[in-house]
Parts: sequence; C-alpha cells; structure tokens
Amino acid sequence: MCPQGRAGSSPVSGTKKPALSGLIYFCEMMIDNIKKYLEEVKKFHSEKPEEIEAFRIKFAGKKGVLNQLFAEFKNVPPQEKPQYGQLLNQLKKEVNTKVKELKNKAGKTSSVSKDKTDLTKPGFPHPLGARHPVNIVKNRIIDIFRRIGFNVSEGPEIEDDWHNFTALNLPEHHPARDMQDTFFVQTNPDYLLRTHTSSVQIRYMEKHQPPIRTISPGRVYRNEDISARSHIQFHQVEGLYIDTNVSFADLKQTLLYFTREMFGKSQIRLRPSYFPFTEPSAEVDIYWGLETETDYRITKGTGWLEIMGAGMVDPNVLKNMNIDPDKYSGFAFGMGVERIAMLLYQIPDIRMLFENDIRFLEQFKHSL
Ligand code: 2U9
Repeated sequence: MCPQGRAGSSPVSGTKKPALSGLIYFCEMMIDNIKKYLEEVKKFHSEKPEEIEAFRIKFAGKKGVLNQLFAEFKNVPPQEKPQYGQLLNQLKKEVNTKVKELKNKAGKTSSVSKDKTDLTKPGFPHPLGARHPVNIVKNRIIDIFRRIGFNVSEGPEIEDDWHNFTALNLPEHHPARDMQDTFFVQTNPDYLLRTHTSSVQIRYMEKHQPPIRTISPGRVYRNEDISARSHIQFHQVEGLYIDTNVSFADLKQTLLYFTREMFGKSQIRLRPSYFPFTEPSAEVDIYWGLETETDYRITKGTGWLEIMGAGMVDPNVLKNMNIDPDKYSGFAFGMGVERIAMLLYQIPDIRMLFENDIRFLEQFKHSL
C-alpha cells in the first residue's frame, strides 16, 4: 500500500496537492517528480566547487533525493515498479555522471588558475626553530676552550663504578660518595647513571697519554629533591689539562681567560674547597657586580657569584691511570651548564629548562 499521507509529507513529492485520491495518483506524481529531477540534473551547470558539492549533497547525500526516492520504492504498486525503478536508476546514473564531469572540469580550471600565480610575490617565511638555552651556553663554553687547544670528549651516561668513582679517588665506602647521591641501575647495581662527566675523562686517559687537554660536556644525574635550584638531571662541562709542569697558576690564568670570554668579567677569586679528585681544590667565584637589584639578589648582596669548582688533579687519580705523578701534573675544573644559563638569561627556576614549553624556548630564537 502506498499511503496518501506519506506522499504529502515526503520532501520529494512535489508541491502538487492530490486532486485524485489513491495509490495510482501518488505513484504518477512520484514518477513526474523523478522526471523533473532528471530535467534539473540535465540543466545543472557550474564550475564552482562549492556549488557542485551542494548539488551532489542534494541528490546523492545521505538524506538526499536519491535515497529518499529509493526508500519509497517499497511503497510503489507492483505494476508501476519497473518504470519507477528504471527512471530512478537513470536519475542516479545521471547525477553521478554530472558530478564527475563538473568536478573534473572545475579541477582543471583551478589548476590553470594556479599556473597564473604571481611568482614575484614574496614567499611565506619558514617558522624559525630555536636552540635550547642549555645548548647555547654549552656551545659557547666549548668554543671558548677550543680556542686554547682543548678538544671535546664524550662518553656513556650509564657508567660503572670504576669510571664514575674508584678511578677518581673515590673508593668503596669513601664518605664523599654520599656527596653525589647516585641512581643505580635497578636490574644490575654494578651500573649507575654518571654523577659527573669526569668519568669521560677517565676513559679518555685510558686511551691517551699526556699532553691531554680535553673538555667533556654532557648530561649527568643525581638523586636529589627537585626544586627551583636543583634537579635530578643537569649538564656539566668538565675540563682536564695534564702535561709536564702544569701549575696552579696555569689553572688560575685559564679560568680568568674563560670568565672574561664567557661573562666579560675579569675579577675572580678561588676559595679553598674539597673534592676527592683534586688537591688542592677551590670554588671559583666571579665578581658580578652590584649595579642592579637583580645583582643584589643573585649575589646575596656580596657582588660575588660561585660559577665552578676546580683544582690540581690528585696524584692518586694520575696513578690510577698509570700516569707518573712525578713527571706529570694537571688541573681540572667543572661547571654546571644550567646554573650558568640561569645566570645569563635570568631564568628563575631550573625546571623551566626541562619542561620544553614552546613559549619559553621561543624566547631564545635570536640567541647564538
Ligand atoms: C679528572 C680529575 C678531576 C673535575 C672537577 C669540579 C672540581 C667541580 C662541580 C661544579 C658544579 C660539579 O656541576 S657541578 O656540581 N665540579 O667542582 N669538577 S674539579 O675534576 C676532575 C675531572 C677529571 C680525571
């Protein structure tokens, strides 16, 4: 049965009000509608992609004319089904052919218009990346020491006890091991995350005889509470110079050269300190000045800033490396790269250096 009510409410039934009642009238009206649609499809023309797409949606969309007409098929009386079906298939075919043809044409036209692009117009700029501030500072330090003959040595972040501790005059149960809270590899506690890059220099000495002039930049790990000032990971640059007649005066002059190049400051002081791998040892301060409020804050009102540690290589370390301490001597130093980056760029919290927040990193676009 093809109910009259549905014919009146169907969006594809046209506007004609049924003068005749009954099934046959309804089905004739449907067939008339298909014929009108066929006419509409034949006449339709456009080169605008958005108009072609609207046409496609009207006819071939999910709720389009074709699907609605197909849904009515079950209501068509049996004797009308062949004509209805045939016309409907014709309509479907013509809709598809028309959409394909028009889309092809529109595609070709748009590529022609592409050819007309004004090639003299300026291009779109490529977005600039930025170096990480830790890398900027690390590269500057490397560059400064390269200029006075230091090479760069690198080594593994997962180390063994010998290279990280024992060879550096920190035998088992040495109290100074506690100074560097260590992450051990859980599945094999013979291995650990290096606590300093001095381990790299031990490896370097295993392979090279003096004269040695090397710096070792790299990431190190310490099992400490994370705060604005300290982190479980940071970067160091450690330096080592071994030759005949290397003196404390050579160390001091080398550090002075470094602080001049790095900070533009020429006043340094060395305060006595203790490291197991150097003897004597010193903390190195630079005179930063007291010109601004920030200077007061970061130097705690003294004008002096601690920037690194240093000392003469302990003879025990040389002996561990089969280097004769009566013939050779050397100095070593170490600094934290994050600390220097924080000073130079006035970064208030070390954690900002590990968060990779693009808004923070973008600020270094124009740094070296
Ligand atoms: C060898 C022998 C000795 C490297 C040195 C320091 C002093 C030092 C700290 C500065 C801040 C580490 O990043 S930090 O926490 N380092 O104070 N490092 S002497 O001494 C060596 C290195 C290698 C073979």
